[in-house]
Amino acid sequence: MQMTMRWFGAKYDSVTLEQIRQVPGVTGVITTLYNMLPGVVWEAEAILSLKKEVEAAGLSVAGIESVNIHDAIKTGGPDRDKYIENYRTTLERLGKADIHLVCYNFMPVFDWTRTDLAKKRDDGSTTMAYDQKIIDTIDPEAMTNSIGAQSKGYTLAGWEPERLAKLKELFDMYKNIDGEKLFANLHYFIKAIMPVCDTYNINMAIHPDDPAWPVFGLPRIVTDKEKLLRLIGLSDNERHGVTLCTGSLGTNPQNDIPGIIRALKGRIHFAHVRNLRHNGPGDFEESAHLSGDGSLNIYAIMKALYDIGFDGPIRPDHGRAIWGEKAMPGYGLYDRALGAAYLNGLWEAIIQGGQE
Ligand code: DNO
Repeated sequence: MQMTMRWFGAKYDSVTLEQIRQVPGVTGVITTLYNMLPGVVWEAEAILSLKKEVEAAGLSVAGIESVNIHDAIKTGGPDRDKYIENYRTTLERLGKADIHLVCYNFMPVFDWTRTDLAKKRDDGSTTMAYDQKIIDTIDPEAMTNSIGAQSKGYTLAGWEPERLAKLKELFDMYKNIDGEKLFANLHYFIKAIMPVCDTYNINMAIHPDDPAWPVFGLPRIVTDKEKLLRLIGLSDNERHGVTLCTGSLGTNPQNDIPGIIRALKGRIHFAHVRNLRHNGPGDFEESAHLSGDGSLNIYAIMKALYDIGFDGPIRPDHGRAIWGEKAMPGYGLYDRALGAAYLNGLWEAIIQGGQE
């Protein structure tokens, strides 16, 4: 596996490439052209200059997270073919720039959802948290406003203000879209992009839904083992794969993540490994990566990845805000660097333990 960290670009991230370069064992970044709205074609020059900047800092571009999908594709709207063509062009340009991993999601309207971006923990750190009881008392607009107010001026991944300004229109677009229709639209999309992925050797890694259940009545189709297997079954092409995100799948305590990893052997192209703590039904907070701090067994997760021969990029995921750092919620340097060091330590122990 290749240890990486997510980097949003010099204009948007409080963390620098130079800092990332000094995290032991981190050799690449997972990045994106952060200002691109879903649906637009990425300029080849912009891709190349991003890559040059990362490489000049001694790191590689291990993949793109995300090339977001336009809502017309997710809803199967009349202009979906136009947006799929745009997506194909972007993939082609990424492939030509020697970038071979793309993470995306198929969540309606909202990408990941939280109710609190700075919940105070006993150790004085703050972290992102979700409580379904709060969601049940507010409407989507109130949640969007609350997230915006807590974002400390950062644009959060997948929370493009321009897009979410039209919340009502977005919800209207999904009015008749249930899980089956969303799934069929994903199928249509996968069929259309696989030939480009083959030509340019691009692995597509769909990200699970976060949290792993419907929010505001919007359907969720990437939430558990059964759905993941059905989804993988959409194409025999191994380039059609998943991002194994433990924090997203782990929101549902019924999900046996090591079991999911083993079932997805060969189709996990990218891994987000982090921990969370369940506080009650539908109520969780993001903990430190350490197994003992949360509800997930991170050793068992890393061991399962090792056992299936996972060799793609992996990254620590959301971190707590610690040591007074001012950063985008979930994406400071300090706690994610601790996470990377911990995951590297587990990996080393698994390899060396296996040789004894
Ligand atoms: C949040 C992230 C998501 C993820 C997308 C992938 O921090 O995990 O925004 O990048 O869902 O497309």
